[in-house]
Amino acid sequence: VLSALEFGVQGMTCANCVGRVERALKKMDGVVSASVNLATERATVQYLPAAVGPGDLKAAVRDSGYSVLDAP
Ligand code: 9UX
Repeated sequence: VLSALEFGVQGMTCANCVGRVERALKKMDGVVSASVNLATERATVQYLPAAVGPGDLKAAVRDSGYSVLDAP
């Protein structure tokens, strides 16, 4: 079973920032794919809900140094 989550990420100003956020997500157990769009400031993640949850995903982004929007 695969779940998808999309959320806002703020504080990214260049392509390297995008790479940092994507790497932080992709290295997590249970994450199947992660893509971040700098222009829209959105992250889209596909993950296995048995292994990881939305709170874990958002915490990883925060730990990488960026802000997460809790509203959609
Ligand atoms: Mo680009 Mo982002 O030099 O923290 S990596 S601004």
